[in-house]
Amino acid sequence: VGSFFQDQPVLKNPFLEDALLRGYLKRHLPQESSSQAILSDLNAFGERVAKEIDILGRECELNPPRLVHFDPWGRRVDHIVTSAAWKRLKDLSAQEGLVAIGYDKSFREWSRVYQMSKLYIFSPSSGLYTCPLAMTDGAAKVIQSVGVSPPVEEAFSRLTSRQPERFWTSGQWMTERQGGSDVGTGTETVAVPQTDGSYRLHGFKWFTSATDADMTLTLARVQDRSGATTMGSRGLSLFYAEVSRGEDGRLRGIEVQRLKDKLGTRQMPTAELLLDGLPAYRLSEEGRGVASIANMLTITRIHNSVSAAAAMRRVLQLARDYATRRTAFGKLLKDHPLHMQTLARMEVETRAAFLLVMEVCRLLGREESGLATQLDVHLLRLLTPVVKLYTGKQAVTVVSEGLESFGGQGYIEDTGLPGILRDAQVLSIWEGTTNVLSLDVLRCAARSSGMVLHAYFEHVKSLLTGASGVSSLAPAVKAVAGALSELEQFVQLAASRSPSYLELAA
Ligand code: MFK
Ligand code: FAD
Repeated sequence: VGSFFQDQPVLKNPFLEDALLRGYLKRHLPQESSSQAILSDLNAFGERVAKEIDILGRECELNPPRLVHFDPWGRRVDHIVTSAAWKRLKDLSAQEGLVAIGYDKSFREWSRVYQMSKLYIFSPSSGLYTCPLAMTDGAAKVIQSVGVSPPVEEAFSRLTSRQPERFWTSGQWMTERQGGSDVGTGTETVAVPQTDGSYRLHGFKWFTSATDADMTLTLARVQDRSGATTMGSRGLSLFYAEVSRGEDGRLRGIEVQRLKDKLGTRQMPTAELLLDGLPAYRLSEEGRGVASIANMLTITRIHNSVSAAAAMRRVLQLARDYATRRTAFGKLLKDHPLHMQTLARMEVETRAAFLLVMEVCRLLGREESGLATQLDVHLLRLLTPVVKLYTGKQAVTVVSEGLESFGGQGYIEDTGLPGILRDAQVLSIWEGTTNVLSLDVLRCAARSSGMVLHAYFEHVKSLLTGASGVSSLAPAVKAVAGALSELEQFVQLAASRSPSYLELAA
């Protein structure tokens, strides 16, 4: 069988390995003791990711969830059985504050940058536990925006808890068979009012991820006394429901139809759910469901972008390590200029993605701590769909290139590498497909009376002003600034006419 065995790529502390992340934090975080605490926590967590968490994530892939419909005596139980590693990742996520940090006021405007840096280190090793965490964070944000008061006060404190025994995760049940992008038309679920002010939901949710969650936010149409509902987006309201079991052991008001058989994200359950009288509370005004769940979309789309940048970074870290271990044509891969050019191109893509993601996290932190200017707020609205759609696509390309850099081994299942590509493929689909998000960009630009576009052009100009300090760049900067002003006038004119003009201009 020969005597040669290739050394495998080794995962090292992803915080210490990532000079860009460390450089970014040192440049942006204020010079104070809380920043030192952030850096030491990220360092310690990076160590934990490499030594303990990565194995748990792998375990989730190897032991995917399964659905047990009936107990041995024929009773319907709808039990989603998850691996011990998946459960451990829930506890660990609470302990590490992976949601809580985002709501921890002691880090002021930097809470989000800190939280997302931690998730960025965690994501590729997390066994997709980042998915329930994203939705949990989104649910906490929605509750905060509608008011942390009963019946959701307790839920908010659990979603943002660091105590494993108290920590809850949330689902986000939006998609139905008729429409995931167009929930306004596609939602058939109805909410039947009860005498105590609560509701019972009846309908069918076609995709529900991390379905072992403790609660969910979902959309439904309120029935009036005659049983009629309002169609379209304006007929949707936002509901809060707990996932619980009755004394008979059955889920209250829910039947799990089946688990999806998916290309990737196999570590976590994604189910089809029949809602058959699920007890729920309305959180939004009637008809304001989509607008109210939008805060959740903002948060989950940012999480998605963090995971996309993290997948690119992970495959690159492993590819770089491998290039120091694998020899071809008499020298290590790292000494082949063409191979290094390929890795360098991946590096450029990854850096660009990381910096855009972090800029959005920084803006989110400023908005939540009341420091954002009007321009910051508009920029955050614009960049959230942009960063999600851009990094989602980029992750597939970069990770695919990354697999090739291991040669045939990149295609071999038990190296763990193919799973990174499978999981990257979903990033452009869920939480809004690329084209749906492109339309969201155009809609928010068209509806803001030019303000969103103005914020974008001002931001680019301020970046250019920074660059104009480099004297050799000054003439180029001047020319680009002039062209930008002309472009802004053109795009603003298009936006003032109609979104379809804007589409043309884009
Ligand atoms: C690893 C990390 C992973 C993350 C976890 C992933 C788990 C998987 C979870 C899912 O996939 S959950 C399902 C996600 N589904 C989507 O993302 C739906 C995609 N479709 C859209 O986003 C559509 O654009 C949308 C459903 C929002 C269109 O609905 P409408 O009703 O036609 O929207 P419209 O009329 O433009 O907006 C209605 C209101 O919402 C408006 O407010 P006003 O009434 O006050 O004017 C909009 O401004 C507001 N709105 C819509 N999108 C918004 C928004 N506000 C802020 N941000 C947005 N993005
Ligand atoms: P469609 O809306 O039918 O889209 C089909 C195609 O048409 C896409 O290419 C889309 O870009 C395009 N399209 C649609 N509208 C337009 C338009 N106006 N202009 C141009 N092109 C358009 N959903 C949840 O609610 N909760 C979950 O937990 C959840 N988990 C998921 C987990 C996985 C693994 C996957 C794959 C999906 C999950 N989803 C979940 C569903 C996901 O959010 C939807 O699949 C997604 O939003 C797309 O909706 P759709 O499947 O109905 O596609």
